Amino acid sequence: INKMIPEVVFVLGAPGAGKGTQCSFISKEYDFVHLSAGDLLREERQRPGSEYGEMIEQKIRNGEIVPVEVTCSLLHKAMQNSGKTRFLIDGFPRNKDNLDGWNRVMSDKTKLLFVLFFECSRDLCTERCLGRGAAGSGRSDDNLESLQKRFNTYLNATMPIIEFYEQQGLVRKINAEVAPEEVFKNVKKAFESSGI
Ligand code: UP5
Ligand code: MG
Repeated sequence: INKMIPEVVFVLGAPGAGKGTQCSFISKEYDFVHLSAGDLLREERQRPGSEYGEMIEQKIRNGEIVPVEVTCSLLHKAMQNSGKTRFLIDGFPRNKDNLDGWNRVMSDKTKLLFVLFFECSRDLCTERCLGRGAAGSGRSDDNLESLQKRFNTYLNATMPIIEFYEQQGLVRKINAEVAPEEVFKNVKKAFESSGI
């Protein structure tokens, strides 16, 4: 009986804002499982026999968003397989299709605690992603052409989702333009002020 309903924190912000970096800090300090939607999609793209591999690669390279059925089912499976009940969902939901799909399938199975929003300028984000590409990330979207597309998608499709949650008082906005350890100090404050 009384099985705890899974709790989620959505982690959003521009490409390269530092979502993954901060999620890895958070999961070390708090009992949250880090699930990056992008990482799950990149894994599915590599999985032998996946029917979605080519579609995912094309979307990622073009900075477009994969249909929610694919992403949501990867997230749902990862949540179930973890055996845990608290999750950082990194890089999702990114557009209206994602939001609606999550609400259809997952919103009554989970409790959304809040949305962490990492704020960082386009120039700084671009510099970080290009730096990561030059250092050998192997990511097919760490190039200027893909980054321009990723940013357009972020501005046109993801910002409205952040604004939607903002109107519900769920957004915890964090300055992501300082060193990772400084960013994390403010992340901790956001968790603590939410009683975690
Ligand atoms: N770095 C990090 N923090 C720093 C700091 N404070 N100061 C200086 N440097 C810092 O960091 C990026 C780089 O910056 C790293 O080199 C890091 O060391 C440095 P990272 O923590 O990786 O930032 P993050 O925000 O996670 O950047 P990422 O590139 O992963 O963001 P995206 O949102 O673009 O990537 P994601 O993997 O989420 O999505 C990729 C694509 O997958 C999308 O474009 C889309 O095509 C697809 N996708 C979907 O279709 N649906 C989804 O739901 C999710 C993804
Ligand atoms: Mg990431």
